Amino acid sequence: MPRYRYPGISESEVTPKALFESRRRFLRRGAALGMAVATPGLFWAPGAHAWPSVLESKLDADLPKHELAGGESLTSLRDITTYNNFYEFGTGKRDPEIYGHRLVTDPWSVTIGGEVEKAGTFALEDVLKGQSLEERIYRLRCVEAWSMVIPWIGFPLGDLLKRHAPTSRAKYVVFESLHDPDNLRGQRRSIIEWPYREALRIDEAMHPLTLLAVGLYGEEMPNQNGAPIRLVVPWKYGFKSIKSIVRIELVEEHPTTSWQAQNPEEYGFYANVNPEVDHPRWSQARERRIGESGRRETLMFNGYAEEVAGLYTGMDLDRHY
Ligand SMILES: Nc1nc2c(c(=O)[nH]1)N[C@H]1C(S)=C(S)[C@@H](COP(=O)(O)O)O[C@H]1N2
Ligand SMILES: [Mo]
Repeated sequence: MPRYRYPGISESEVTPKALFESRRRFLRRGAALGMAVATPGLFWAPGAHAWPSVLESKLDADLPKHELAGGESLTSLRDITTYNNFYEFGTGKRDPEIYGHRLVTDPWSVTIGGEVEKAGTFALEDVLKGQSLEERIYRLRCVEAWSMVIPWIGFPLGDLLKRHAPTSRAKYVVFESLHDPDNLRGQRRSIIEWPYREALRIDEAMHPLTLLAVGLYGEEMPNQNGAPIRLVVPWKYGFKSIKSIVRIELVEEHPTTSWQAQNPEEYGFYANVNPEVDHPRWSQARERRIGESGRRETLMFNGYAEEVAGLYTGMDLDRHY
């Protein structure tokens, strides 16, 4: 019997979205009412796993939907879940799908520390409990010059940070991904410095477009996309959108990030999508939309200039790449 929680990849592709969603709810209710009781231990049982059940109940609600990709077509669930960068599983685009089942997401906790009044380690269910989820359709532009349009589910990072009361010394927010070489085979090689580390300036972190995502296409986050909780910063190159976060630290000093440490000439701290600033080895003027043929023009700040350009007033974007 299949697990009910994840959609079959083909299902959403052949089924219209509305039908797909109501079918998902039907399956979930069926599972909650019958299957779990019929075969205890084999399937999800209420209360057995704290954060998945908190998330399930939130996903059942009609989430507010925000289309923020200029009406561009969604990338298929298949492409979103089979063409990934998640070097913890290897550098191949299919590695995250093939090896992602080794990511242990339950139980999960997030440590929030540094320059905050309410520091601590919090079970993911407690991180989720106070948050209202919404769907946000965003473009995702990888520094490698490909892109997708993804219907994320999440909540603004700023809402979480405010709950932990940043002090006046909090100038940057640093994020770390899970470090678990036994299960994350890519971490047995030194591709980058592990754990994967990213950071934002505090005003970027508090910007309403900056999302903590816990799902996509109406379902909880697939492992290969950064389960159970990952960052999405739609105006920056994809590598800023760190996956599978276990630690959030607010700091005063300018932090270094994994990609900057690995190659500061090629990867800057800001990594704002900018068609006018080329990567040393390729142009950033155009991009390949996964699932489509041909190339399209890359938009300044990935199309979010109106919302975010003000964060960088007076900065030389050639220098602060
Ligand atoms: N921990 C971690 N986060 C990561 C990465 C990674 O290798 N490890 N890759 C980044 C890159 S380069 C991109 S383009 C996006 C891809 O997200 P997606 O696979 O969900 O499309 O995740 C980013 N977050
Ligand atoms: Mo990327």
